[in-house]
Amino acid sequence: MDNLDQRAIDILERNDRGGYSVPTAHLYPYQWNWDSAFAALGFATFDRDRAWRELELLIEGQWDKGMIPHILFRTDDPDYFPGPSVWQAGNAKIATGGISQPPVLASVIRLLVESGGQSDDERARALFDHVLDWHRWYHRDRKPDACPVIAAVHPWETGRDNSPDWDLGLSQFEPSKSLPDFDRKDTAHVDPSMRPSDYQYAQYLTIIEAGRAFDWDQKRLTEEGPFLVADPGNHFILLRADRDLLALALGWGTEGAVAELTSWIEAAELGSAYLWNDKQCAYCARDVRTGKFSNGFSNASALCLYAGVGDARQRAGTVDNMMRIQRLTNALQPSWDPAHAQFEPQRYWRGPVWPQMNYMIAKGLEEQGFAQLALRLREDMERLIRTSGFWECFNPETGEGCIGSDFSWTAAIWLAWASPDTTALAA
Ligand code: 2M8
Repeated sequence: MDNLDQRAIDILERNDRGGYSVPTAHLYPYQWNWDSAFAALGFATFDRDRAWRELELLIEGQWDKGMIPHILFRTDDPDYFPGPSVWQAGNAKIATGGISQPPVLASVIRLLVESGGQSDDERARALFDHVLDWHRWYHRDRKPDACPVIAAVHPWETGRDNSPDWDLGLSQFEPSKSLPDFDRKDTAHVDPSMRPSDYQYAQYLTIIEAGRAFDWDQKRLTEEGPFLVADPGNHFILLRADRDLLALALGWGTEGAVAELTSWIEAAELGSAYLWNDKQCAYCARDVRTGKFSNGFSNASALCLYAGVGDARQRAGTVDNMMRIQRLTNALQPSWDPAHAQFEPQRYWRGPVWPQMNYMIAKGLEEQGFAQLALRLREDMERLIRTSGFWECFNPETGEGCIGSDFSWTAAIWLAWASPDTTALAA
C-alpha cells in the first residue's frame, strides 16, 4: 500500500465525528452536504458500512419539503461562523443551514451500488426516495419562472463560494443595513488572503437575513431573494444525478419514478442552451435577473462533459478552453481562468485547483473520449497531493496547498481516484 493511502485513511478516520465526517477540524466543524458524499467515496474503498453511515446521517438533515441542507449543525461550535443561531433553520430534529449544495449524492450512491453487493443495494434502496425528494425540491423550489434551469440563491449553494461567477449577481445588491456586527472565524484559522472579503461575507449574511425574513420559504427565496444565478456546476451535477437515479430505478425495475426522472433529464438537456456563452465558447454562469453571462471559464464550465451535454462544437470548445488553460498554468483545472483579470491563484474559488471538482471533470472527459486530458487531471492531482499533502485546494502556479489541511475530500479523492493504485471505485 502506498504510504499516502494510509495517510488518507487516517485523515478520514480522524475527521470522523461518530458516523459523519467534518471536512477538516476547526475551520469546518460540521457535516457538509457534498463533502460528505465525497467522503463516502473514500470510506467505500476500505469500509463500506462507514461509507453508507455517512450518507444515512446526511439524510437526517432533510427538510419536510425535500431539501437536504448544505450544513448539519449537530453541535454549536464556537470555531465556525455563521452557526445555527444565525441561520435559525432546520428540521424537527437538527439545526441546519437554510440553503442546499451541489447534489452529488445520487451519483455517489450509484457508484457504491455498482461497485458493491447485496447489502449496498439494500442500503441504497432505503435512501432512494429521500434523494428523489431532494431532486424534486431542486426542480420545484429552485427552478425560477424566468429561466429553464435551476438557479442558486446563495453563492454557498453552488459550493464554489467566492467564484468570480457570482460577482455580477452580488453586484445587484448592497449588504443589509440591519446586519449586526459579526466576527468571522475563518480568517482566524487561515490566511485571510485565501478567503472571501469582509464585504462578500456581509453579502452572504444579507441573503441569510432574507431567508429568515421569508421564514425559509424556499420558493420565495428563489423568486424574491437578493441573489439568483444559474450555475453550470449545480445544473450539470443535478442532470448527472438525475441520470444516476434513473439508472438505479431501471436497474431495480421500480417504474414509479421513471417518467418523472426522464422528464427532468429531457428538460435539463434542452435547458442547458441557456448557459451556453458563445463569446467564451463555454457554458458559463448566468445572472437570472439581468440575463447577463459571467465572462470566464470556471471549473464548473468543464462539467458539461460529466453531464453528457453539448453538441460536437460545444464539447470541442470546452476542451479547447481547457487545453488553452493547460498552457497557462502548472496544474489543471484551476477554478478560474488564469488569463482573466479576476484570477487569484490562492484565493479560494478564484483560482485554486479543487480535488473533488477535478475528479468529476476527469470522469466526464474519460466518458466522452478525452482520455488524455482526463489522465493529465489525475496526474496533476496525484503530484499536488504527493508534493504538498492533503489540502482543501491547491495553488495551480506554485502547487502549494491552500486553506484547510488534512481535508476529508482530498483524502477521499486520493483513495477513490487520484492514487495511481485506485481501481475500486474508478469505474
Ligand atoms: C466552503 O464553504 C463554506 C460555506 O458552505 C465556508 O466557506 O464556510 C466551500 O468550499 C464549500 O464548497 C465546502 O463544502 C465547505 C466545506 O468544505 O467549505
